[in-house]
Amino acid sequence: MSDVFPVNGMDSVVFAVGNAKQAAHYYSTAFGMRLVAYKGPETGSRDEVAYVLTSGSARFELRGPVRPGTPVARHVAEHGDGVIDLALDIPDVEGAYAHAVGAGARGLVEPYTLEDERGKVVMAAIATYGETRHTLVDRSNYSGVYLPGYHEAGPLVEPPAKRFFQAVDHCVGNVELGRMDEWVEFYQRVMGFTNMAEFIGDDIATEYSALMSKVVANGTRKVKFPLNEPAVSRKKSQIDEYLEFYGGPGVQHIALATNDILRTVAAMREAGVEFLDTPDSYYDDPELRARIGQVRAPIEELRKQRILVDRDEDGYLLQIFTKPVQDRPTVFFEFIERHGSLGFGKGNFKALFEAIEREQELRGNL
Ligand code: TYF
Ligand code: FE
Repeated sequence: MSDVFPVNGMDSVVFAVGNAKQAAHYYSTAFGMRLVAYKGPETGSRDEVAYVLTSGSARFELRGPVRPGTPVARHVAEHGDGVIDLALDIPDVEGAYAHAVGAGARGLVEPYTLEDERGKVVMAAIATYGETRHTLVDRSNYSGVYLPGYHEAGPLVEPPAKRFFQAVDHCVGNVELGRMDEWVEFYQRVMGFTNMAEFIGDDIATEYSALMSKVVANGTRKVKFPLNEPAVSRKKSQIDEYLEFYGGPGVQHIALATNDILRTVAAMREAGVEFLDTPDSYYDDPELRARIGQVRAPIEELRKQRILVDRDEDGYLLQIFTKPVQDRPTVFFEFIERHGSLGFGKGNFKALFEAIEREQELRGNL
């Protein structure tokens, strides 16, 4: 089958934040990321600053407003800190954009080329859920640090000897009640993505999750986009809480792939990052212990760091979730260490959603 929308992987996750200078510090000291590029008034960007940080192949761009009335200022005023762009690394931007718009995507930026002495970058952008967009980027003919207009910048602090994570594993969107299937269909039609097996349907939703979820991925499964919608249940859904406080649909969590979750979580706790708690009963459960079998670390080590374990037919995974990382109860992160499993931790949904609900309750939003 021919790929109608070839994708190499994620290019970057772009955040709009109220204070990019301080956010760059947080992602450097608490997430161990390296500052590599900057633009701002000193470099000719009069309205906006941007800090670009990396950890392995994962790249975050943090954009902040320098003055009122700019697009970033308006976005932050409306939504708080959040993700504005899940940028994709695309080999043929013009072809991909033409296919997307032909398939009904809303074009935001027609293909254009940016050039400097380091080469050229082709970009375009289409809209997805809420005010989120996908910029399509081909930087294969560019040797600069990020994009024309950005200056190389040194790390803010010396990054950790061993990086905390090396890639973006998946990016999750929250959409309105009853809209999940439309967005699944959008990614199928516009990007040729296909459904992955793991999903949360009515059965689990009404029992304990208060949400429904389906996962779409590109052909190579390098790009994975779970999509959530609230489920009608006894309690107020965590997705409703997000939609209320974000002011509409948007990115809920970014999962970051690590190959040493124990060390990553220990170091991040040390730096003040808050993770969701998992009760001792999770680790004492004989059913869980039987189901997960042997994993690479003693269960007592996992218990100490409150890391969750799930196993399926392909292998197992270790995962943990941060609490929301800004004032609003909106965006959070996941850390995931995969050993064969291609799933999303289905076996942990109950424990995870109970942990999220405890936080919701503390916020008075349950
Ligand atoms: O990405 C996933 O599907 C898992 C599980 O609100 C999950 O990380 C799903 C929904 C949610 C939080 C986590
Ligand atoms: Fe996830």
